[in-house]
Amino acid sequence: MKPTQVPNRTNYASKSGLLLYPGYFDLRRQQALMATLREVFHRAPPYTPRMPKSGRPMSVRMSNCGRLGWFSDEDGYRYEPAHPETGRPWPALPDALLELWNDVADYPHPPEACLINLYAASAKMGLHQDRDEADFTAPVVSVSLGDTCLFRIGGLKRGDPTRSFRLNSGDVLVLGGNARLAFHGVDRIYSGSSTLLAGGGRINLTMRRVTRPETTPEKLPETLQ
Ligand SMILES: O=C(O)CCC(=O)C(=O)O
Repeated sequence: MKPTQVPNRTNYASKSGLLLYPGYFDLRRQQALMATLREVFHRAPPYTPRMPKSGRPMSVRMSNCGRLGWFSDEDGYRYEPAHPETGRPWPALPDALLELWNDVADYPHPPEACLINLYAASAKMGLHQDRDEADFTAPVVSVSLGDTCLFRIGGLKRGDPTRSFRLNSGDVLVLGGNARLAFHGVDRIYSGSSTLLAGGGRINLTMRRVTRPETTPEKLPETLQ
Protein backbone atom coordinates (compact mmCIF):
# COMPACT_ATOMS: atom_id res chain seq x y z
CA MET A 1 0.00 0.00 0.00
CA LYS A 2 1.26 3.48 -0.82
CA PRO A 3 1.49 5.94 2.10
CA THR A 4 0.05 9.44 2.01
CA GLN A 5 2.48 12.22 2.83
CA VAL A 6 0.55 14.19 5.43
CA PRO A 7 0.06 17.73 4.02
CA ASN A 8 2.87 19.86 5.32
CA ARG A 9 2.10 23.22 6.85
CA THR A 10 4.65 23.33 9.66
CA ASN A 11 8.35 23.93 9.81
CA TYR A 12 9.29 20.48 8.56
CA ALA A 13 11.16 19.95 5.38
CA SER A 14 8.82 18.45 2.79
CA LYS A 15 10.34 15.00 3.39
CA SER A 16 8.97 15.08 6.91
CA GLY A 17 9.09 11.37 7.55
CA LEU A 18 5.46 11.51 8.66
CA LEU A 19 3.61 8.90 6.63
CA LEU A 20 -0.07 8.02 6.84
CA TYR A 21 -1.45 4.74 5.49
CA PRO A 22 -5.24 5.30 5.60
CA GLY A 23 -7.15 2.04 6.12
CA TYR A 24 -4.00 -0.12 6.17
CA PHE A 25 -5.97 -2.73 8.12
CA ASP A 26 -9.38 -3.54 6.64
CA LEU A 27 -12.27 -4.44 8.95
CA ARG A 28 -11.51 -8.17 8.92
CA ARG A 29 -7.86 -7.58 9.87
CA GLN A 30 -8.89 -5.04 12.53
CA GLN A 31 -11.17 -7.69 14.06
CA ALA A 32 -8.34 -10.27 13.95
CA LEU A 33 -6.02 -7.75 15.66
CA MET A 34 -8.64 -7.13 18.35
CA ALA A 35 -8.93 -10.89 19.00
CA THR A 36 -5.14 -10.99 19.47
CA LEU A 37 -5.25 -7.95 21.75
CA ARG A 38 -7.89 -9.57 23.95
CA GLU A 39 -5.39 -12.38 24.59
CA VAL A 40 -2.69 -9.80 25.34
CA PHE A 41 -5.00 -8.06 27.86
CA HIS A 42 -5.77 -11.38 29.49
CA ARG A 43 -2.06 -11.84 30.23
CA ALA A 44 -1.14 -8.18 30.68
CA PRO A 45 -4.21 -6.35 32.05
CA PRO A 46 -4.47 -2.63 31.24
CA TYR A 47 -3.49 -0.37 34.14
CA THR A 48 -3.54 3.37 34.82
CA PRO A 49 -0.07 4.90 34.52
CA ARG A 50 0.90 7.88 36.68
CA MET A 51 2.65 11.14 35.80
CA PRO A 52 6.29 11.50 36.81
CA LYS A 53 6.83 13.39 40.10
CA SER A 54 3.17 14.30 40.78
CA GLY A 55 1.92 10.72 40.54
CA ARG A 56 -1.29 12.08 38.98
CA PRO A 57 -3.16 9.34 37.06
CA MET A 58 -3.14 9.66 33.27
CA SER A 59 -6.48 9.60 31.47
CA VAL A 60 -5.26 6.88 29.09
CA ARG A 61 -4.95 3.29 30.34
CA MET A 62 -2.03 1.23 29.07
CA SER A 63 -0.59 -2.20 28.53
CA ASN A 64 2.30 -3.47 26.40
CA CYS A 65 3.53 -6.38 24.39
CA GLY A 66 7.05 -7.15 23.22
CA ARG A 67 10.31 -7.70 25.08
CA LEU A 68 10.00 -4.30 26.78
CA GLY A 69 7.07 -2.16 27.82
CA TRP A 70 6.85 1.61 28.26
CA PHE A 71 5.90 2.61 31.78
CA SER A 72 5.39 5.80 33.78
CA ASP A 73 5.05 6.51 37.49
CA GLU A 74 6.43 8.94 40.11
CA ASP A 75 9.99 7.79 39.24
CA GLY A 76 9.65 8.84 35.60
CA TYR A 77 9.26 7.39 32.12
CA ARG A 78 11.09 4.19 31.26
CA TYR A 79 10.93 0.77 29.63
CA GLU A 80 10.40 -2.27 31.84
CA PRO A 81 10.63 -6.00 31.00
CA ALA A 82 7.62 -6.94 33.15
CA HIS A 83 4.07 -5.80 33.90
CA PRO A 84 4.07 -3.41 36.91
CA GLU A 85 1.20 -5.18 38.69
CA THR A 86 1.55 -8.87 37.80
CA GLY A 87 5.38 -8.89 37.60
CA ARG A 88 5.08 -11.19 34.56
CA PRO A 89 6.98 -10.57 31.28
CA TRP A 90 4.96 -8.78 28.62
CA PRO A 91 3.28 -11.04 26.01
CA ALA A 92 5.15 -11.45 22.72
CA LEU A 93 4.62 -9.02 19.85
CA PRO A 94 1.91 -10.48 17.60
CA ASP A 95 2.96 -11.60 14.11
CA ALA A 96 0.56 -9.14 12.44
CA LEU A 97 2.43 -6.24 14.09
CA LEU A 98 5.87 -7.61 13.20
CA GLU A 99 4.68 -7.94 9.60
CA LEU A 100 3.45 -4.34 9.67
CA TRP A 101 6.84 -3.15 10.98
CA ASN A 102 8.64 -5.05 8.21
CA ASP A 103 6.35 -3.48 5.65
CA VAL A 104 6.49 0.18 6.68
CA ALA A 105 9.35 0.89 9.12
CA ASP A 106 12.24 0.94 6.65
CA TYR A 107 14.54 -0.10 9.51
CA PRO A 108 16.63 -3.29 9.49
CA HIS A 109 16.01 -4.43 13.08
CA PRO A 110 12.82 -5.63 14.79
CA PRO A 111 10.78 -3.53 17.21
CA GLU A 112 11.19 -4.37 20.90
CA ALA A 113 8.13 -2.74 22.41
CA CYS A 114 4.52 -2.10 21.57
CA LEU A 115 2.78 0.34 23.87
CA ILE A 116 -0.99 -0.14 23.90
CA ASN A 117 -2.98 2.99 24.77
CA LEU A 118 -6.66 2.61 25.66
CA TYR A 119 -8.73 5.78 25.31
CA ALA A 120 -12.20 6.13 26.82
CA ALA A 121 -14.40 8.86 25.29
CA SER A 122 -12.96 11.61 27.52
CA ALA A 123 -9.29 10.54 27.40
CA LYS A 124 -6.58 12.67 25.80
CA MET A 125 -2.83 12.61 25.44
CA GLY A 126 -0.93 15.86 25.85
CA LEU A 127 1.74 17.03 23.41
CA HIS A 128 4.95 15.08 24.00
CA GLN A 129 7.97 13.63 22.25
CA ASP A 130 8.79 9.89 22.20
CA ARG A 131 12.40 10.04 23.37
CA ASP A 132 12.95 7.21 25.84
CA GLU A 133 14.52 5.10 23.09
CA ALA A 134 18.23 4.85 22.22
CA ASP A 135 18.06 4.88 18.42
CA PHE A 136 16.07 7.70 16.85
CA THR A 137 16.82 6.40 13.35
CA ALA A 138 14.13 3.78 14.07
CA PRO A 139 10.63 5.16 13.45
CA VAL A 140 7.61 4.87 15.71
CA VAL A 141 4.87 2.90 13.93
CA SER A 142 1.35 3.52 15.19
CA VAL A 143 -1.96 1.69 14.56
CA SER A 144 -5.39 3.17 15.36
CA LEU A 145 -8.35 0.93 16.25
CA GLY A 146 -11.91 1.85 17.23
CA ASP A 147 -13.19 5.40 17.53
CA THR A 148 -11.63 8.12 15.38
CA CYS A 149 -9.35 10.59 17.16
CA LEU A 150 -8.08 14.09 16.47
CA PHE A 151 -4.31 13.74 16.30
CA ARG A 152 -2.06 16.79 16.64
CA ILE A 153 1.55 17.09 15.55
CA GLY A 154 4.00 19.97 15.72
CA GLY A 155 7.73 20.40 15.32
CA LEU A 156 10.81 19.63 17.35
CA LYS A 157 10.10 22.36 19.91
CA ARG A 158 7.05 22.37 22.16
CA GLY A 159 6.01 25.85 20.98
CA ASP A 160 6.26 25.12 17.25
CA PRO A 161 3.08 25.46 15.15
CA THR A 162 0.94 22.32 15.08
CA ARG A 163 -1.52 20.78 12.63
CA SER A 164 -4.29 18.32 13.32
CA PHE A 165 -5.91 15.50 11.39
CA ARG A 166 -8.15 12.55 12.16
CA LEU A 167 -6.94 8.99 12.59
CA ASN A 168 -9.58 6.36 11.83
CA SER A 169 -9.78 2.70 12.74
CA GLY A 170 -7.29 0.71 10.67
CA ASP A 171 -5.03 3.70 9.88
CA VAL A 172 -1.28 3.37 10.30
CA LEU A 173 0.95 6.37 10.97
CA VAL A 174 4.75 6.31 10.81
CA LEU A 175 6.79 8.93 12.63
CA GLY A 176 10.26 8.65 11.13
CA GLY A 177 12.96 10.93 9.76
CA ASN A 178 12.44 14.57 10.75
CA ALA A 179 9.13 13.67 12.36
CA ARG A 180 10.62 11.04 14.70
CA LEU A 181 11.02 13.56 17.51
CA ALA A 182 8.07 15.79 16.64
CA PHE A 183 5.78 16.78 19.50
CA HIS A 184 2.44 15.02 19.10
CA GLY A 185 -0.68 14.17 21.07
CA VAL A 186 -4.37 13.30 20.93
CA ASP A 187 -6.86 16.12 21.55
CA ARG A 188 -10.14 14.26 21.38
CA ILE A 189 -11.93 11.00 20.72
CA TYR A 190 -15.02 11.02 18.48
CA SER A 191 -17.17 8.78 20.61
CA GLY A 192 -19.44 6.38 18.67
CA SER A 193 -17.56 6.77 15.37
CA SER A 194 -16.67 3.06 15.27
CA THR A 195 -18.28 -0.17 16.46
CA LEU A 196 -15.03 -2.18 16.47
CA LEU A 197 -14.62 -2.05 20.25
CA ALA A 198 -17.57 -3.57 22.09
CA GLY A 199 -17.58 -0.88 24.77
CA GLY A 200 -16.58 1.99 22.45
CA GLY A 201 -13.39 4.04 22.75
CA ARG A 202 -10.09 3.87 20.92
CA ILE A 203 -6.99 1.71 21.09
CA ASN A 204 -3.64 2.86 19.77
CA LEU A 205 -0.62 0.64 19.33
CA THR A 206 2.83 2.17 18.97
CA MET A 207 5.77 -0.04 18.09
CA ARG A 208 9.23 1.15 18.99
CA ARG A 209 12.84 -0.01 18.80
CA VAL A 210 14.13 0.70 22.31
CA THR A 211 17.81 -0.28 22.37
CA ARG A 212 20.57 0.45 19.89
CA PRO A 213 21.12 -2.68 17.79
CA GLU A 214 24.52 -4.38 17.85
CA THR A 215 26.25 -3.32 14.65
CA THR A 216 29.00 -5.13 12.85
CA PRO A 217 32.06 -2.89 13.20
CA GLU A 218 32.90 -1.24 9.91
CA LYS A 219 36.20 -2.11 8.33
CA LEU A 220 38.83 0.33 9.57
CA PRO A 221 40.48 2.56 6.98
CA GLU A 222 43.86 1.09 6.09
CA THR A 223 45.72 3.98 7.70
CA LEU A 224 44.32 2.97 11.12
CA GLN A 225 45.04 -0.78 10.89
O1 LIG B 1 -2.76 7.53 20.45
C1 LIG B 1 -2.03 7.99 19.58
O2 LIG B 1 -2.37 8.06 18.40
C2 LIG B 1 -0.70 8.56 19.97
C3 LIG B 1 -0.01 7.77 21.04
C4 LIG B 1 1.26 8.41 21.46
O3 LIG B 1 1.52 9.54 21.17
C5 LIG B 1 2.24 7.66 22.24
O4 LIG B 1 1.96 6.52 22.65
O5 LIG B 1 3.33 8.20 22.47
